[in-house]
Amino acid sequence: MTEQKIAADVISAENEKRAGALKSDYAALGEKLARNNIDIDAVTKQVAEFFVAVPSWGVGTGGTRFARFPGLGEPCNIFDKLEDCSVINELTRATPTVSLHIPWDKADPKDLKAKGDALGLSFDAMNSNTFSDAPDQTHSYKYGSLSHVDAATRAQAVEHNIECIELGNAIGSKALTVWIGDGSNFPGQSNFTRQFERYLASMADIYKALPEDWRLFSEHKMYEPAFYSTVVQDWGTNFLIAQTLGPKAFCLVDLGHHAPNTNIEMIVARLIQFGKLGGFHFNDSKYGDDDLDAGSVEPYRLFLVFNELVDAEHRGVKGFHPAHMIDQSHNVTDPIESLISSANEIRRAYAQALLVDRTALEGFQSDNDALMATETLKRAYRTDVEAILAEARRRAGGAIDPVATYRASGYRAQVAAERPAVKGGSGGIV
Ligand SMILES: [Mn+2]
Repeated sequence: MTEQKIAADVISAENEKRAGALKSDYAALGEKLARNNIDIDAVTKQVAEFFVAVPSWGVGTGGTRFARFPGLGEPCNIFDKLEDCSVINELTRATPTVSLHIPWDKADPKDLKAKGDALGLSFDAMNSNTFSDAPDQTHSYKYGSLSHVDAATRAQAVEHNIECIELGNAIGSKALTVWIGDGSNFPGQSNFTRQFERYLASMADIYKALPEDWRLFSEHKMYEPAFYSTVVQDWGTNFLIAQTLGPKAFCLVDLGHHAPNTNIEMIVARLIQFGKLGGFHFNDSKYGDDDLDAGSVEPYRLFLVFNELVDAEHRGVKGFHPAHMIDQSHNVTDPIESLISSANEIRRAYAQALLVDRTALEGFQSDNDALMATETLKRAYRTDVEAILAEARRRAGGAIDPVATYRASGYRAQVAAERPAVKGGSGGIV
């Protein structure tokens, strides 16, 4: 029996209030879609089978370089974090997996597995941390980790990644995500070529330690914490890494890790075409790696990314199964509410992309009818799919209105009374 953090009767009482309205909204949308030969139930089924992983580091309140303002009832350890992640899944039925960050979430694998099993959660990609120093480590990462000039420091960083694989393997994870802060702050500080050679050699050592059925994701980011040059700065470098390492190596696209106005959906298409799209860190941004809630600033861009994913599904691209993960930092909201809302926005973009008339689009593209081609995308994007999202949640035992139900449950007040206040808290921007 799965342990529920939100009582089933709270969900059913809240759903009861909204069931009538949902029924008529769903019927009306079904009728509208049927006119375009779209079966609403088929779309709802696809949406219900679409899942996204929650980051363990996202359930605590984040911070900026300037300050962190703690929230109430923040999780004190990984087991509290898993309970908060469970709340998100119980209400959305969209997030049955959690991505862990080591050493922040380090614990006995038996205990992690038992807690996950009790809550009905499993584990997505493991994340290593060689961008900060752990209290007990011998060599510092101040001047880099996997690409450090010192061999012993590189070996320590490789060893940490292998430890993440071993822990992940014991709890059922199947992937390791590597993001490093290595780079330089001054022209001349590092030799670009030598530094990248050292990085590739370290990654090759990590790659060798991967179990047969695992994938290795490398995550690029243009800048920060290094401000003049970054070792894995863009998707081109990332592609070279994945290609050099081998068939189990893939690129991870964090939506916030590009220059403003970069055509991310085209990067996604390129990586799909050459078989190297590993997965995503979903979030949104206005200026840089802002880690804002998915779909909160540029929902159309999120849709365009999903348009590429659905196009690949539609074309039956072989071996196409990107990992969907959220990577956000919540400074001014209740992190549980932000993650609920983000999971919904990600599913919304997916549902809208499923509505694109791909045969018509292909025809307009062949006819060079730019206006009707773009209108075909817009028509799908403009469709209010809220009833599909709500019905998918309801059918899976989730909440018709997950944020309202979460507020009605009193969960935050309850954990605020139980958990001691957290002053510093773990990081949150990766
Ligand atoms: Mn990320």
